[in-house]
Amino acid sequence: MKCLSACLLTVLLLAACSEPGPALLVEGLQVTAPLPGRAVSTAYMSISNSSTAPIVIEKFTSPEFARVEIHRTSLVDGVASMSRLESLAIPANDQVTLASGGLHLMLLEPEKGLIPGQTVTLELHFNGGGLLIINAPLASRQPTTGGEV
Ligand SMILES: [Cu+2]
Repeated sequence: MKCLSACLLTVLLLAACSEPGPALLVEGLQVTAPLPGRAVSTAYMSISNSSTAPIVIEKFTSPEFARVEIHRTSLVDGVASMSRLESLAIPANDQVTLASGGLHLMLLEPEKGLIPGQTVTLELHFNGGGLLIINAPLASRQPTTGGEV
């Protein structure tokens, strides 16, 4: 009986792995360095889903940051405010863009000594135990352009 369930598990794992090609694609990842005196970075990118089912990114993590949050900036009566999302859904055969003034990631509590030019890794954990790992060099940010996230 023990063997049967072990074999069944193997078959299920193989089935999960035999999906044709990677359905999630991240393009234009841009991670900006924290403003002087602030321990917060922002990340922008566009994420596309080439499969026929929606993909839910349950969380983002980064080895270089203690926490990564999904935020949405919206204008309410002319005032920008940020709300935090628990997950990020990418509709089937569609694309979601994280950009200034809209959806974005906030990367909090960077490791000590993180400097512009250094490679930052971002891990996307999506439904069904999927993991996509991407990276980009940390871009420097001018304090004068840093207000908008
Ligand atoms: Cu934010």
